[in-house]
Amino acid sequence: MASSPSDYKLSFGLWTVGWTARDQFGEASRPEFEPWEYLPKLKEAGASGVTFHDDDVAPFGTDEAAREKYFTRFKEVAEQVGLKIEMVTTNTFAHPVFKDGGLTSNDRSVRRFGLRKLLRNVDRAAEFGAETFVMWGGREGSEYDNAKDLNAAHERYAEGIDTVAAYIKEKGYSLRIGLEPKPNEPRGDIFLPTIGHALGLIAQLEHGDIVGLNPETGHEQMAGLNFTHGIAQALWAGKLFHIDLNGQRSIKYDQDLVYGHGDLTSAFFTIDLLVNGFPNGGPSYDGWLHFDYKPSRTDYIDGIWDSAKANVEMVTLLADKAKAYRADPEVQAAFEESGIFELAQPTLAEGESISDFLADKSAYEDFDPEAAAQRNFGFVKLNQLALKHLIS
Ligand code: 3MF
Ligand code: MG
Ligand code: MG
Ligand code: MG
Repeated sequence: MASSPSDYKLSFGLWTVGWTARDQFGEASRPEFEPWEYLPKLKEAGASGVTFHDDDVAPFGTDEAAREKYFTRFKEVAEQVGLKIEMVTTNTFAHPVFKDGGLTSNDRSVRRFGLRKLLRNVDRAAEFGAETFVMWGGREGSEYDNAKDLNAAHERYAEGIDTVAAYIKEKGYSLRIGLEPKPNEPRGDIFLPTIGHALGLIAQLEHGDIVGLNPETGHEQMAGLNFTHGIAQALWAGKLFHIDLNGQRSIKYDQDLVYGHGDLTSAFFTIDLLVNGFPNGGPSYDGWLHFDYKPSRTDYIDGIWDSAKANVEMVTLLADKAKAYRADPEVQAAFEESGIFELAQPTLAEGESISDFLADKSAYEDFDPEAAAQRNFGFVKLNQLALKHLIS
């Protein structure tokens, strides 16, 4: 039976449908609405959650009284409509004060200001019942390698993230931080360019236990990387806290297309992993499927909602295909033939010591590499089965 949007935890960033399509080369091509005006239509499109940057709801510089009114109204409407505010994130990239970064600016006063903006938004996230606090360091980086002491920059980045994590713990909030890697844009090079770089930094944090990842499909693909492999490693490490789904067609500017409108085969395998888990079991994802896309600049208001619905439809269609693929006995037989289940067997036998292993002649002295090299893994056949499920 076809699945419906309510079978999944689907959410959208307010800045996605709210993007007026102003870009590097042109003015906005769509009007802007009040933040809460997007909510009923997001619900209608199939979302059950919504997320925002602080400045998406109350513009930067809004005075305190007006700011509270914006947030109160937004929360009220989200509740009325039935959208959970599942994640909150902070804009430390738009205002020119952050042109050299929020946590890694060479200017210490800017770093102190950026950190205060983050901490006050942690309070907001907790107050609104969010589960995840995403940190995308869009301006943390450089255009020139001599613009930073790169050691100090990583020290300051870690210090900033650890301070946010320590504050969450001190306050007893149940929030977890999701770092969002991106290789470039808007900076020439952004720190924490990939999932792997972010995992490496998290391992060195003092409060890394509540710090994980919010990987974005397009960001990894902008670096020519395999998104499904990336999130798989994050899952294996217990660090896939949240996810940004969208579409990207190869290594170029950040396109933020509708999910599946980029590399469709990759999107299928991503959804297969997120919905079905690994073939041999292991850690699985039960978090939100969050869309971070942009309605194309060539679409007007109707296009905002057509594209929002397209994201939801792509996930439900791909999830149904992925479930049918896994349930297909031919696919399971091909898994078997390809050694997919065999890979779950530890290479050493249970209790086998290294000296036992060295004494096992069948592993080396009597092993026939020429014969083993004749194994047909059947990966092409297996992939063809997946593609048949995808396009049928
Ligand atoms: C930029 C992004 C960001 C982040 C957001 C945090 C504006 O390419 O992906 O969207 O996702 O700042 O969630
Ligand atoms: Mg992005
Ligand atoms: Mg993107
Ligand atoms: Mg994103």
